[in-house]
Amino acid sequence: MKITKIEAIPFAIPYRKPLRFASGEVHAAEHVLVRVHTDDGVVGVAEAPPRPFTYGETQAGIIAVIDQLFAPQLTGLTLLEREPARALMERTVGNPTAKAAVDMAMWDALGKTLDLRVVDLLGAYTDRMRVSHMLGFDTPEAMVAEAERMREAYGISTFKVKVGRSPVELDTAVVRALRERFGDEIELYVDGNRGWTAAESARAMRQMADLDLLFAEELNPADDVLGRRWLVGQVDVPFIADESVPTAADVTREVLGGSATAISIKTARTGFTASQQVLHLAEGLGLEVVMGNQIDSQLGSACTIAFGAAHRLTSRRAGELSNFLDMADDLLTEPLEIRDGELAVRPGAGLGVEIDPDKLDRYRTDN
Ligand code: MUC
Ligand code: MG
Repeated sequence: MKITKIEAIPFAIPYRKPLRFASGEVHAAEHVLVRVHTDDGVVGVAEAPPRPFTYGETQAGIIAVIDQLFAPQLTGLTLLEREPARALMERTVGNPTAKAAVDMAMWDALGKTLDLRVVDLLGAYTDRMRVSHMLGFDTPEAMVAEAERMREAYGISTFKVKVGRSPVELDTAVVRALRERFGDEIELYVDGNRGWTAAESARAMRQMADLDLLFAEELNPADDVLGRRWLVGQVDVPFIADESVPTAADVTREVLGGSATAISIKTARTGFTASQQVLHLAEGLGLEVVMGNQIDSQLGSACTIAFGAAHRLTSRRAGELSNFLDMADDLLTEPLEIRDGELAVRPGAGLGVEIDPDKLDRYRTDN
């Protein structure tokens, strides 16, 4: 069970269509595959998605921090020593997705070593989750057409609409068009990625007051401290903190400060070990939780479903598990399949996924 090597491999897979939102846009999955090898010949895998507009990480930076700091620090630990591993990685500030990928690859390797699924090691609450699909910026017609396609092809009936454009009517018209097209057959919520001011957010929420939203997420920057508190105090749906709460300490600060009333858990930034910390904190505080998506490939989505399905609170709401549908290809031997609006946990040990060596050869960018 001893870690003998940790690899960080860059790869790039194009998107069929880019995802656009208030803080940035993604045209290709230029991620880092992390492989943790042990002296039993087991290899655990996970991915780190660089999101410079969210966490400041880049693909080259993720590789450097793993190669130069985390791999030397963690080599020689056993797979059970996840707390020592976390303590060692926390000597380095920031770098959330690099830390998370190392942590999750250790859990995958542990599951493979013990012949147990990660979902069972974490909590085994259920084996599937309803899927929420993210709709990126476009015209109302195009976004309604995409929602129709997602409903027909995959049975998805929960949609997170990206908002945060100015004037706010560009976005509120989309949400209205979706509600008018689908009525109460769908669940809807909005995510501003900090694009609006507090006043724009309040105006937009007033315009959408009759549209039965589930949540509002990061409509304005949490750093506009008083503006955010003012806004959260008047919004009548749970207000989700996402990129403003990359750590448990941030969750505590934002929630106790009145800047959020719900949180998004992303395994891409807190792995499994720190996501459990965040989840238990949220449960103790009585917060709603949504499993978010860091624009993950199938490997990252396999991590999200393993964690989300493992716990009662994380599986209650639809999880954001479908961004990989927009990718032109993927690294896994067996694709994840969304059916009847649900994604099931894979049956095999660990995360239940295997990397296809031919695909990795084709998409890795370091050879
Ligand atoms: C999301 O929920 O915000 C877009 C930016 C980011 O940090 O994550 C994605 C999705
Ligand atoms: Mg978000």
